[in-house]
Parts: sequence; C-alpha cells; structure tokens
Amino acid sequence: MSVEVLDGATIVDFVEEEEAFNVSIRDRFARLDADHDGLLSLAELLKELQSLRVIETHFGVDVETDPRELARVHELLFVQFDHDSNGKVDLEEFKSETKRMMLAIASGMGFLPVQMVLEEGGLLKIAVERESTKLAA
Ligand SMILES: [Ca+2]
Ligand SMILES: [Ca+2]
Repeated sequence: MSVEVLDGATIVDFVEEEEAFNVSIRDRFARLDADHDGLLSLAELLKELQSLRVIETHFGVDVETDPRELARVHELLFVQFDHDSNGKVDLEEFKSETKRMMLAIASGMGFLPVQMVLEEGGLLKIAVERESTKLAA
C-alpha cells in the first residue's frame, strides 16, 4: 500500500492507451486467476474489489465497518462484471468492466487531484506509475 496523488486525467490517459492498458489488464487478470483456469471466481475477483475499496469510501459509502454489507457489495460488483451471468468473469468481461469502472472513477474525481491509498500492483497504481514515467521522460 502507498499513498498517491492522482487525478481523473491520469486514469483516462491510462485507459485510452489501448495497448498498454490491455497488457496491464491481462497481467492483472493472470495474477488474480489463482487456479489458472482462465476465469475469475468471486473469491479470485475479491482481491481486485478489495483494492478498489477506496472508491467505495470515496463515494461516501463506508462499508468497512460491516463485513456482511461489504460481502453484499462485492457480490453486486461481481454480478456487474459477469455480463453473461455464468458465475465466472472471463478476460473480456474483466477488461470491459474494469475500463468502465475506471472511467467512472475518473469522472467522479474530475480534474482535482485526489489522495488515495493504492495497492501495489493494482491498476490505479499502474496508472500513476505510467504517468510519472511519462513526466520524467
Ligand atoms: Ca480462476
Ligand atoms: Ca461470465
């Protein structure tokens, strides 16, 4: 975990660089897919959802205090990812929903930089790292 400052534009840049974004998504998916069956179960996706926890609190819903409420939120999010409702999330579903979610986060943040606690290896963290490499170049 680290505290980073990011803004909406950083996330949009990251998502719109199709090739780099796809590589990051594939990489993230492979790491979440603990049993390597090419699909994410709720338990496997949970790691990603937990890394996005800041977003839930960002929108004013403090779900951290009640584990049952948190579990319900995770189930609802999983259903959102699982477009064909087969109980598993494949790479395409993961990619399109992550993209949608990140763009929603970006528009929620606007242009004011926001301080967030980011998980190492998480997609938001990768977005910040890419942005700072670009600035350094
Ligand atoms: Ca799996
Ligand atoms: Ca599915």
